[in-house]
Amino acid sequence: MSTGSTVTWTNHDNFTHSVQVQGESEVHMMRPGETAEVTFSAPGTFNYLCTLHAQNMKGTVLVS
Ligand SMILES: [Cu+2]
Repeated sequence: MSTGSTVTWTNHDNFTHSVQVQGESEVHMMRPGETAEVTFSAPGTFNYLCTLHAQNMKGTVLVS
């Protein structure tokens, strides 16, 4: 995706999940049905995870 884009995560599960981008302090909590948005204003490779299930809920956003 291109710099300045916004990624929206949607929690389709029956449990609370979260999104935290590596290097940022903010944790976006999502109860069932809720969304979290993060705007990426600089290029780079950004890892993110669910702070509640960090073992197996993680991913990467590539910004160019
Ligand atoms: Cu989770």
